[in-house]
Amino acid sequence: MINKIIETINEEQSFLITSHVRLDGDALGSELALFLVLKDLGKKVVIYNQDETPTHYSFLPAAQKIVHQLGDIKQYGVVFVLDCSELERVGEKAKEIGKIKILINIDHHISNNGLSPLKIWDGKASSTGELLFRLFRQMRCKMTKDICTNLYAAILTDTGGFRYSNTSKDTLWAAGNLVENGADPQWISENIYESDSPAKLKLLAKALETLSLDFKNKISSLVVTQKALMEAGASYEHTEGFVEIPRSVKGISIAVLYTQLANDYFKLSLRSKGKVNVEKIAKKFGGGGHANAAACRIKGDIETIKLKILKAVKEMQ
Ligand SMILES: [Mn+2]
Repeated sequence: MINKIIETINEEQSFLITSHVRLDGDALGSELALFLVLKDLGKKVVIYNQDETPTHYSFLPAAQKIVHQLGDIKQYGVVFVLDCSELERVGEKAKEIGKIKILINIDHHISNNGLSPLKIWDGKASSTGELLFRLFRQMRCKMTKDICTNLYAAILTDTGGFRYSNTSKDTLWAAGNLVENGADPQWISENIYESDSPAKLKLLAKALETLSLDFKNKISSLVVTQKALMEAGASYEHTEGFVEIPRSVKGISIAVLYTQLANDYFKLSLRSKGKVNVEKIAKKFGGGGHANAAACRIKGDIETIKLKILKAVKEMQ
């Protein structure tokens, strides 16, 4: 499969790269690394994302090249759909993008049901960035500092700073290799994790007041309401990483961040420690993700939703 993909890269001339809405470090770092590799090969390449690049990722090399207007899809021979388990995740243009002649999916979500027959998929890989690292090595690409910086950022963010259970020997080996070729861990971490706005911290202060522990202190959660967002002058993008706070409570198995999207509508970010599989919970409510990190959306008021989650956790015991 990987050889067929390399063949396609060699034969085709015009590529589109895209990823999911609500961009994260893995989506962006992967897109930009692939963009730079294809550019080095002399190809015509465009990165299209529905959403704007979050400010703390704008330092990534080539990030300013990303466009948010799709344009005429007839110009593309191939589309790479990165870090997506379903085509719909790319947003409103999913159908149109699906019409491009050759679709290559590179992904590591366990919920992937076969978005495209042409794929690199490994549910055990830490990140799409790690999968691209493998691809680039097989292609014998020249690993420039900019390519390494993007791939390192992708792997760093999807492993929660090399702390999640998806951090394997291969992950760390890849990261080491990227550092050897120019990625600067301190500079990358500072840009991603130590560049918060006061609005984000004000929102965090409000969210912290909602910290609650349920199910014999095994589930900890935070709630971000629309009221809190408004009062802090913050936006949804500022909630990134908040789920790490309930996750850091000693002895818990599951952490949940409830973000209010509309009056009776919440987004749930789920994290687990150890062997607890939160992907199973997310799936119950139409979501997906990984064993230790998953997400879903549920309609209803917060109390009812919390009870639903409690029930789902009890059923898993
Ligand atoms: Mn990912």
